[in-house]
Amino acid sequence: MIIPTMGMNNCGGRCLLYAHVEKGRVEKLTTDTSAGNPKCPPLTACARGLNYHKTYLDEAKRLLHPLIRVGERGEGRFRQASWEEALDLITRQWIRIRDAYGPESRYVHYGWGVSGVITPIDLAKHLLALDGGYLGYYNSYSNACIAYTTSYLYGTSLCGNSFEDLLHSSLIILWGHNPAEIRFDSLMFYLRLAQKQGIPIVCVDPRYSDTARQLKAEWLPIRPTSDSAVMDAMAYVMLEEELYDRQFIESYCQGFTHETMPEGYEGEEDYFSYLQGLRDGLAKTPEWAAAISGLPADAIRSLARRYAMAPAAALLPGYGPQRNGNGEQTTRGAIMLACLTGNVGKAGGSSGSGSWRPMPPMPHFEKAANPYPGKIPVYAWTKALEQGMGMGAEAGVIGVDALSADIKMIVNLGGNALINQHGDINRTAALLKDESRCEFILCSDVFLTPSARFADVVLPAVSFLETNNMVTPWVAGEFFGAVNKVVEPLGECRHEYDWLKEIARRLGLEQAFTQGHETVEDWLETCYEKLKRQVPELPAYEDFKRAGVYRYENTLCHVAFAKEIADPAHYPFPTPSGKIEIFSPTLFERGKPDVIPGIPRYVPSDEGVEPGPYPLQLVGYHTKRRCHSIHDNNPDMEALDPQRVHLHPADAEARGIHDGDLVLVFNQRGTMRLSAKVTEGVMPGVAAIAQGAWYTPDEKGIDSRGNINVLASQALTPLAFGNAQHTIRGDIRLA
Ligand SMILES: Nc1nc2c(c(=O)[nH]1)N[C@H]1C(S)=C(S)[C@@H](COP(=O)(O)OP(=O)(O)OC[C@H]3O[C@@H](n4cnc5c(=O)[nH]c(N)nc54)[C@H](O)[C@@H]3O)O[C@H]1N2
Ligand SMILES: Nc1nc2c(c(=O)[nH]1)N[C@H]1C(S)=C(S)[C@@H](COP(=O)(O)OP(=O)(O)OC[C@H]3O[C@@H](n4cnc5c(=O)[nH]c(N)nc54)[C@H](O)[C@@H]3O)O[C@H]1N2
Ligand SMILES: [Mo]
Repeated sequence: MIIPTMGMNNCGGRCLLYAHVEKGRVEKLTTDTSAGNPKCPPLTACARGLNYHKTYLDEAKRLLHPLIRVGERGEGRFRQASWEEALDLITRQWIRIRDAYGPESRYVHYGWGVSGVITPIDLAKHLLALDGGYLGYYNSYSNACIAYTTSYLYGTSLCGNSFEDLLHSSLIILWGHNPAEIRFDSLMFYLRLAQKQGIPIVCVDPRYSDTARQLKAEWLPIRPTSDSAVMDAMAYVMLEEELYDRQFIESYCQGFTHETMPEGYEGEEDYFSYLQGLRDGLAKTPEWAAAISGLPADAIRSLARRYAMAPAAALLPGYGPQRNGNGEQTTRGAIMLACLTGNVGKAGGSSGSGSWRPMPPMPHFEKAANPYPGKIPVYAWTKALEQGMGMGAEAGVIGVDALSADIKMIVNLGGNALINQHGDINRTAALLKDESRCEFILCSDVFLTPSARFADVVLPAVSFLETNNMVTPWVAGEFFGAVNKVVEPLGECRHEYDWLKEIARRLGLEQAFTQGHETVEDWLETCYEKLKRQVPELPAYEDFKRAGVYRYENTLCHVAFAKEIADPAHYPFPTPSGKIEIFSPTLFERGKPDVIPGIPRYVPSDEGVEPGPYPLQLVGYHTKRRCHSIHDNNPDMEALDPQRVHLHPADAEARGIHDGDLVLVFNQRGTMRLSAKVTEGVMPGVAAIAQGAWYTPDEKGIDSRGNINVLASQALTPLAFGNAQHTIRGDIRLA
């Protein structure tokens, strides 16, 4: 029997899978092998996709029964319990904590292990909302700085062109973007077509990435956190050599020169004056940026000229460069370059940001509204755990003046950011171990992960091969897929809906929670039927499930801001001034010019390029070997990219390190032990360790697997309150 389904990890790709099932076992997974075309890219699985069954259906590794903690929190000692006992215990704590500390003392943490239309996290929030509320969050671990900052320039963050439009470019600049590994939906498919057409591609990245290698692209190595210095210098070259699009800047932008500063701000620093160094006496020349970034001045000049002179050029930033202490300024710098070169709203160009593209209607699940209005920035959850009641706007709290409760209960479902994926693991572990802070931690997962080890109750979840769901594209695509149940749940594993329903019943909220839906499948059908009312040409639900995917036809090639550029009188940018705000009065009024300047410009990051006590910069890229932490326990995947610290021969030699040596990587926050890969594929002064390895401390507290979050900080970026998890300094020595 062959059952179609679709991959449901949060990996940036969506793959159409065919499960070959014999006697209730998955023998193999195959995938879409169509060649595809620009109107219909193939949904082909990568090695991880074809390995899902080996990761997920190995009984020896799976959680099969509910567990209740018996040891110290985090120690990982549990006893097996019945579902009844576990659910009674959860319900007791749920009610006790609600009544003792208020509903807003309950926090559902981030986690995308289930990246479908119905997530366990949404289901838990749905129930908590009906039961008085919970502490909410905003932002993501993915792209907080891009998402938050883009709107200050354009008035919206919906500003990506269709990938298909790349085929109209004459130059593509991938700025810290590695779709060969991270997918980004079908971006790599289009880049391969672009390469075949002979469109030059440049990769700006501290590492010689798989993308650069596969596309035979030009590699421009750059130090992490120095991006906006290079961007400033490129702008300087465009100005000096009069290569910039003066007409574009004059027609659509505010704050480029003294003359175009908004009323009331004429005395503040405009962009032109900044580049020339009219105030600080420092012209932002390529030589200035070379000293900061390590990228030679000639390379900066050459890139500036090529970008400015290309008839249409697309600068596409990944999320890597903005997961830094100054990620907001990198976002603004890239948009600035797109404006200077007049590539905004132009076919083959790009807005320089562009996380989101408009998509056709998609199925979605509507959860109950949260009666508690307060939200924290997600990366500040450990700060909230520490500070709790009283934490306010200075830490990014929105919706309320200050938090009215401490965090007393954490619900962590299908997520590993309780420990593994959050910065400064040793600090997080200490906070979680302190039972006087959070009094109850509930996890549901398929494995006893580093996060699940910190739970008081662990519930065994079903994987996507054991249940139904639907999936929509990651950031761009004109399709959605059916996740079809392929095998029966292992052990006593249950879908989160089934046990949340039990808790709802114990709380007297069953009818409100289920609205008559017996199973999660009933809800999926409701979501689908709602969409079908909007899109009548959709097939019947059962036919959609049989096909495994629905693809919209006759979709248009979209160019963001085409209207605003063609007809500015009728279509102003949705900013306060109606223009692209190079100088943003709103940001200037924050009153923190050193870290949130009125204009795009380089702001050094703490623990960035400036030499400190630790000589190396460390970067935790996303690897093809895992989806974050998922598949780390699948040994077949390790060969794709073994967990090592990649360092340059010059840095290795200075430390007496040879390829394959066991080394310690350390800083003020912790130490890990792993083997070294000596390679010219990472620039001198930078070492790379793939993020997502399962934190595995030895008896001395040294992580023996190599989780870079042992070394990453919990610092929040100044404007977006985002995660600076790529901004790390450390050192390496022989173990
Ligand atoms: N240092 C550093 N840290 C980072 C990043 C970085 O670049 N550097 N990246 C950040 C980013 S972008 C993100 S999005 C976060 C990701 O953070 P998370 O979304 O928390 O990461 P995952 O490892 O994908 O966690 C998914 C969890 O779900 C479980 N799971 C898988 N399938 C199922 C299922 O079907 N049901 C249930 N119940 N559980 C399931 C997995 O076992 C795993 O524990 O990490 C962030 N952390
Ligand atoms: N296989 C796989 N795919 C994934 C994921 C996964 O875990 N595994 N995670 C998914 C998720 S949730 C997300 S959010 C995305 C993440 O997507 P990204 O955040 O874009 O991925 P990263 O690998 O962190 O960064 C992309 C590139 O930027 C480089 N880089 C890092 N810091 C800097 C810098 O300061 N400047 C410059 N110029 N370059 C820098 C890295 O070396 C890397 O090659 O990927 C998604 N896709
Ligand atoms: Mo992410």
